[in-house]
Amino acid sequence: MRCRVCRAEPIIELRQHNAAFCEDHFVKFCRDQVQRTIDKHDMFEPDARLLVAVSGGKDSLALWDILDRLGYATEGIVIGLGIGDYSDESTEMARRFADERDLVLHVHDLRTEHGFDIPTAVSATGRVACSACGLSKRHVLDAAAVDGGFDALVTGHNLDDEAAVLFGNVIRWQTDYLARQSPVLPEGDGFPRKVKPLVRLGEREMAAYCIVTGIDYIVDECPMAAGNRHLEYKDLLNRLEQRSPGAKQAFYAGFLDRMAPIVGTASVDDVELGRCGECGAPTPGETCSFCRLSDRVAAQVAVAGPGQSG
Ligand code: Q46
Ligand code: ZN
Ligand code: ZN
Repeated sequence: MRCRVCRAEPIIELRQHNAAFCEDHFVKFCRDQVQRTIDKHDMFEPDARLLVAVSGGKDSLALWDILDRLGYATEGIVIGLGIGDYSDESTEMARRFADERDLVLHVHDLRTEHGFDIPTAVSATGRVACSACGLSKRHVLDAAAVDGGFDALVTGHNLDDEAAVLFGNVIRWQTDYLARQSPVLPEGDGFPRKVKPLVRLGEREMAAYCIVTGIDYIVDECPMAAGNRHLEYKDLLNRLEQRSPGAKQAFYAGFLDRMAPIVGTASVDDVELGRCGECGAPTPGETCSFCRLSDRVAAQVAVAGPGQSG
């Protein structure tokens, strides 16, 4: 196969698109896919101020690069989760990326700002790491986007992530989650607008994009990811994709097309939201789940005494 556009020697073959691309046309293909996703889902206006959530991994850095090159006004945010060398390296990768391009990066360190990190939360509360981590990240990112007056919070969820989440939601028929699994969630009720412009591109394409454009990213997986069900679903879908190229894209795109009338309709939950008495975040109760987590960690640490809970 030759490059679909210029017939030159290709650097990548995309079986799901029955196409191959040379370096230049592959980079253009990725940027076009992102722009098409933004347009198709009315994600944001050309002059929007965007806050990009970065982890130092390939997806979020590639996305930040693409949005910057497409001419959008972006700032990045990275969260110091305190997961040993992994978190240090993630933050460092994000910093280097931003410095090299003269972009603004906000660094939010959980321990400094809230007095705990993910390993401490896990040992103090017995919660599954990804659940405590996901909750903390959502809280910090939502607040940063709202407080900073950004038009949208942008995350690097790719096709593989979304197909795996969809698969998990479907096999358990979590209809509430299905109704919210949209590449765009509107702002409201104290939440920022949230968008996922990478949903047409997979992990393999994002890794290739980083290599071709010289983006240095953290390759190691998070050491606390063990037991994360989505990794199993990704594996299953990859095996399916191997045998039927395009199956993943058809699964996810078919969901969006057929479920369009209901997807994205449930902005949060259909419940009245008040404000958290501790931090002011939107919550159906008196205290938001992040502050409850933080309070539980503080109580455990106090009982265990200094130095005993990580
Ligand atoms: S950082 Fe956090 Fe992820 Fe690590 S603990 Fe799980 S959610 S896997 S994207
Ligand atoms: Zn070409
Ligand atoms: Zn709170």
